Amino acid sequence: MATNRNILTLDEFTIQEMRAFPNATGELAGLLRDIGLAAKRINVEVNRAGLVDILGDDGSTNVQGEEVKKLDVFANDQLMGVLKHGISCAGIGSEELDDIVLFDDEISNKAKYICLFDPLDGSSNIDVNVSIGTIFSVYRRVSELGKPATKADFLQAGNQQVAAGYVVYGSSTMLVYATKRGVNGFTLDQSIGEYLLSHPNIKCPTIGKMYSVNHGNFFVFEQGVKEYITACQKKNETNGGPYTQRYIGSMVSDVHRNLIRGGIFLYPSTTSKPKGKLRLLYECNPFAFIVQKAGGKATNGVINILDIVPTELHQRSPLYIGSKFMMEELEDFMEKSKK
Ligand code: AHM
Ligand code: MG
Repeated sequence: MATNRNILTLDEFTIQEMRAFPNATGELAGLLRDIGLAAKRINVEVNRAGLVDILGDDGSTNVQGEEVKKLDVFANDQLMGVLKHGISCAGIGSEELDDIVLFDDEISNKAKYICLFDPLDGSSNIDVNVSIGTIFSVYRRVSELGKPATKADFLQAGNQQVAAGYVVYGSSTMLVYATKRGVNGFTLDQSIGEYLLSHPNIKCPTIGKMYSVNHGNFFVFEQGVKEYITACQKKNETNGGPYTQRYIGSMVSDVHRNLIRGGIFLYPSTTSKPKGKLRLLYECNPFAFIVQKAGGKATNGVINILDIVPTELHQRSPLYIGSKFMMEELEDFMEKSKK
């Protein structure tokens, strides 16, 4: 297949974006390239998962006490490795690690960014061949450059993100990332090992046809959420309902689909999990940043996800995220039920 020279690669695109900022140092472009490289390696292993005896528990549990699969560990090591050996990142926080890791060498201490990631989200789906993904988030340090990063660099509100993105290992492998300039998606061309700009300037449709929620938890959701979900299943003149229910149980795939086609994703609090399941720093914040840059909305049911000031690395939050109109509809139901 001849290469189409009009299609930009990820590296070409990030370098072109830098041209808009004459003072840019190229560190962010470098960091995205590093993450893209780690994701290519993760992609190879994810694709091989059915062939190689890499599946199964590795015998340990993560900080949330959940089962850790070997591929999670592999993905975590790849991301940590490229970022440590790069020149753009002073340290990382990962869903798979108890605490932050500060690289603390001469070059890393001068780097102005830190990175948070969920190396392999939806990993309980690995052994049944369902799409999974990597989620990442980049912040500018608030600590003094030249010294090791500090915990405060990692506990910033989501509205301080410089970039956020995800990689979905699906029927094709796609890397989507957002900066304040917008959201762009790149599909991995396996034949040349490059990400090609396939989805420029992604905008989340204002309204979609899909709602994504774990219906099994319906009876333990709060009243407003129950009423909204019930309304999603009914014919409605204003929203064109009934909506279609789609829930893969792999957040990257569910939110990716809703971002492209329009839709709403809900992971509410439940009576036994008042803070929901998803992690603010590794899952909610990056997706909230991406979806909002694409024109959608994301809340915890009370405030914008991006305005929450985190107090703990692994804290959880309810998450409602998606198309603007659908989010507003949900907010109406939630408000009315509280009156
Ligand atoms: P993980 O980080 O342990 O993989 O869990 C997060 C995943 C999300 O991808 C998904 O949306 C959610 O868990 C599904 O949870 P549930 O099975 O409770 O609906
Ligand atoms: Mg996860």
